[in-house]
Parts: sequence; C-alpha cells; structure tokens
Amino acid sequence: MSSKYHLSYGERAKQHLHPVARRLFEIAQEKETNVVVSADVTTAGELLDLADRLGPYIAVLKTHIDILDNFSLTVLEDLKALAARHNFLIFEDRKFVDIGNTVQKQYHGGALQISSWADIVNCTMLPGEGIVQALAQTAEGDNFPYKDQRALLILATMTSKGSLATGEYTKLSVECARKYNRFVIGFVASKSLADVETNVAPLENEDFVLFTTGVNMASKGDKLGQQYQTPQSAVEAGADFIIAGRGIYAVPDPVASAKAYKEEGWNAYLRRLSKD
Ligand code: 6AU
Repeated sequence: MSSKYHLSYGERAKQHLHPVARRLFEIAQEKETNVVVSADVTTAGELLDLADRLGPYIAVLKTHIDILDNFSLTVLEDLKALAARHNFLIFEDRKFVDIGNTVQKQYHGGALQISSWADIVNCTMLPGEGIVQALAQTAEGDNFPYKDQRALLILATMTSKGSLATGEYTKLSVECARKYNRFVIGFVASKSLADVETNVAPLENEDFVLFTTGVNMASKGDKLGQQYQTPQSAVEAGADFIIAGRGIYAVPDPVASAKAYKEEGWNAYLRRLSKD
C-alpha cells in the first residue's frame, strides 16, 4: 500500500481528496503536532478538563464515550466547543464490529449519537466487507447531515498480545480502504501497511493516513497484554499520527507529558521528511 508519507502534512493537506483528511493534515501542520490523545477517563469532568488543557498540543482527541460514568449528550456539546476552540478533531474509538444493519444504527442515531459529534470513527474487519459498505452507505446517504465531514479508520492490526488481526484480516482492511475511499481515510495499525499484498490494486495517488496506537515513552506494556513502542519508533515505522493514552493522561503532569510526546513525534516526522 503506497502512502505519501515522504510529503509534509501541509503538502498532503493540499493534495488529499477527503475533506476530513485535509483538515487533519492542516491541523497537524499548523499546530506542529501529530499527537492523538486517548482520553480514556471515566468522568465527563475529567474528559473536558483534559480536552481543555491538552487541546493546544494535540491534533485529535480520541474518546471511548461509553466508559463515562456520567455520560450525557451535553458533554458532547462541551467537547465540540473545546474542539473548535483548540482546533482538534474528535475520534470516537467505537470499533464497530457487527453486521451492516446494526452498525448503521449504532453509528447514526441511538443513545450516543456518534455521527453527530465524532469527526472520525473506526471499525474492525471481523464481519467482512459489509461493515465498511454499511457505514459508508450511511455517511454518503442523501439524508446524512454531516456529509463530507465524517471519516472512517479501519483497525488493520492490534497492539494486544496474541491478536488475530493479522494476515488475511489485514489484507481485507487494505482492500476495503481502497474500495470505500470516499469514507475511509486510513488505518489504525502498528506499522506501515506498504508491504501488504492485496487483490485490489492501489488507487491512483492514494494517501491513507496511518494512526499508530500502543505508544508510550516510559513503558513497554501493561499487565493486560498491551504492547508499547515509543513515539519515535512509531513514526519511523510509518505512523502519521501517534495515539497515546496512559502515557499522557495517567501521569502527574499531563500537559508536560503531552508536550514531550508532541516534541518527540514531531521531531521523528521532521527526520523522516529530511530522509526521503
Ligand atoms: O496508551 P494506552 O494503552 O493507555 O491506550 C491505548 C488506546 C486505548 C485502546 O482502546 C486503543 O488505544 N487501541 C486501539 C485503537 C485506537 O483502536 C487499537 C489497538 O490495537 N490497541 C489500542 O490500545 O484507548
């Protein structure tokens, strides 16, 4: 799978066909950050506090909105206001994983109203092509109010020990990204997918965005199978954006930590640019 990772974020912003990818790259270029904070806190107050304090240093804030003890739709209004104030995108890490008919209802409408506030969502390929087809159908439908303002990432590999998201699974991820590229802007994966062989030819000028999670500057993993790499190794392995959770929010000074991830991630990106 080819990528434009040798170009700057600014250049990719100009060339990309998808408006959400363009915004993402513009934000990265303007704020000089490729950090996505995974704000896996369990109260609305903590989530909004993190969004406000870390907002200036991040390109994207990633949520697991269903882990909030005191969820309400007003939290999302506040979150959207903070996203506008600090210029970051919101990525709901919902990992849709069901038949098409179900995921359409989980994405658009329902208790969480995900399509109304999440610029980006992700899905797994476990159910097969139909999941991407269904989500794309919703997002491209004539009645969808956020047309061209929403995008999908495919979870192409996983960071947890013993993950089965490999081989054929990863191959189908790349194939579906190509087939549904009006909605899919990229992947969550631990390294570049450039060497994945597929039955769907690369698109002309394709530029899928690679988000790498399992990023931590101080730890190699946790006791539940999570496996980490550093911001630098993630970017060297092909990441365009680095997702870090506990390494940023679960330390005494999350702002200092966000700045450190920003610096390491950005410097690794600059080194990559100067090499290519
Ligand atoms: O930095 P951490 O370990 O505190 O948090 C990592 C975050 C969590 C996971 O749900 C998520 O990244 N994640 C994902 C995503 C983003 O889809 C995929 C994966 O393979 N591993 C992983 O940790 O919110």
